[in-house]
Order: sequence, then structure tokens, then C-alpha cells
Amino acid sequence: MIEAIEKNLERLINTCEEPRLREAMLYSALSPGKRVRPRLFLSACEAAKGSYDATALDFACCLEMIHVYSLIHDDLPAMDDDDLRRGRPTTHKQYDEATAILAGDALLNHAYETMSRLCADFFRLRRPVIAMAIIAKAAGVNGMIAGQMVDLQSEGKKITLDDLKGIHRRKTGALFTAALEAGAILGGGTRLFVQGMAKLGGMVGLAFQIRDDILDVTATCEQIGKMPGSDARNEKVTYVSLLGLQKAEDTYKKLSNEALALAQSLPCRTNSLRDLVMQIINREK
Ligand code: GRG
Repeated sequence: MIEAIEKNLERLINTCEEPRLREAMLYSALSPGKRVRPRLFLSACEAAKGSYDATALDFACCLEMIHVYSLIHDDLPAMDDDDLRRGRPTTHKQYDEATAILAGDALLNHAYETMSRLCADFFRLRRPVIAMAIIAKAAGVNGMIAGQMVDLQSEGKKITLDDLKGIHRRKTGALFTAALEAGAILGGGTRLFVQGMAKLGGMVGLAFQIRDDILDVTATCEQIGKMPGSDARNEKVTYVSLLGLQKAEDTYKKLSNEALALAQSLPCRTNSLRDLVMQIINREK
């Protein structure tokens, strides 16, 4: 699945005709990421329909392009100012700030251009339109972008666990939820199935983010492909800084078990989603 996602990402980005822009987009998108969001999308589609097709693969790559844009912009000096991502220099370090901003903008726009083309091709079917609307909302002004705004505003401030959950829900959880919800919709899942998937996405997204908070203090640079300790350097409140490492681990384990139980209770047509949730939960990088 990862190979298919990466090949298709390359194909979609290669339609960009401007050489420097295309190179920076390819550099950022094809660097070794885990491809969690597109895999969740395709697994949800498989869970509903038994398989995925070329349209679903394009949709999944759009989610990854939106995610990569958010990483490029998050790493910029105006935001988290990071030098390393996925074990390589960040896009503004490899190129320059202007190119990184444009590569991020270009990936975001290319995602919507691609999804709207798919919707137009399927104009008699509502499912792709609904899937695109769900992804757009999750990435948008009340989703990931809002989460990032509040996250930046909260640096160095005292916030509560509920505030932190709100940041994680929008900054990280929104795209996870959208991946499973939109994938299940494109796969033709029933309303109840889609609701279950959305709930699972929220749980996996929060668990993933708590794990990220933990890895930032326990992992090595080689393991996570970026400098550990960046949360403390940026004075970010995290599960670890609020609860301490042990309680953060306990919360993470509890939430992971609940997510796994939910994944097991959903009537999936294939095992790929359950296996992927297990992999995400047990991740070491
Ligand atoms: C710039 C609008 C805007 C949003 C930025 C994604 C994000 C929001 C910031 C990245 C910083 C961060 C720690 C976000 C939490 C989500 C997260 C853990 C992102 C990294 O995702 P992975 O681990 O990365 O899936 P790979 O490289 O594997 O794709």
C-alpha cells in the first residue's frame, strides 16, 4: 500500500510544470514519511467495500499532500523553526523560505484541484463530493489550521488538559478523523459504519498525538527523524509536561486499548484497518 501511495504521489506532483516548485514539492512529499493518513483512508475504504480503486488512491494522496503542506509550514522559522524532518533537512533549509512557502501552498492547492477533478468526473455520485467536503473541513479554519493557531498562541502559557485536548483534537485528530470518515464514505459504508469510523479516527488521532508527546522526550533523533526535545524548546504544553511521563504513558495505553476494542467491534470487510490501528498504536517512530 505504501509503495502504491508513493508512486501515485509522484505521478500527481509531476503534473507541476515549474521545475523548482516541482522539485521542492517532490522533495518534501517523497521524503520517508509513515503515510499514516492515506493508509487510514484506504483501509477505511477497504473496510467498507472490500477493496480500493484509483479514485480512492488519488483521494488518499490528496490527504498526504495536505499533511505534507502542514509539515513544511510548521517547520518554517515563523512557526516551529525546525531544521530536520523525516531525517532530512526541512524544505526551507534545503531550498529557501520562499520556495518552502510556495511548495506548501502548491501541495495544498494541488490536493483540492485533484479532489475537485475527481468530484467533477463523478458528478452523478455524491460520495466523492462529501468525502472532499469532510477533508476540507478537517484541514480548514475550524480544523487543523485553527488547532495550529491555538497551539502557537499557547506556547509558554499555562493551559489545562481540556485546552490541550482541544488543540490535539483539531491540529492532529481532525485529519485522522477525516481519513477514516471520508474513506468509509467513498467506500459506500452505511451511516452507522461511517459514524463508528469517525469516532475511531478521533481516538487514534489523540493516541497518536500523546505518543508523539512521549516520543519527543524518550526517542532519539535517528528514531523519529527530527530533533527530540522540540516541545520543551518551544515551551509547548504536552501530555508529558502536564501529567508527567508515567501518567502520560498510562493515558496513552488506556486510549489505545479503547481504540483497538472499537476497531475490533466495527463490521470491517478486511483486516487491514485493525492491523494498521495496531501498527500506529505500537509505533516507535
Ligand atoms: C501549518 C496549518 C499548519 C498546521 C501544522 C501537522 C502540524 C500542523 C504540525 C506538525 C507538528 C506536530 C507535532 C503535529 C502533530 C501531528 C503530528 C504528529 C505530525 C507528524 O505526523 P507524522 O508522525 O509524520 O504522521 P510523517 O513524517 O510520518 O508523515
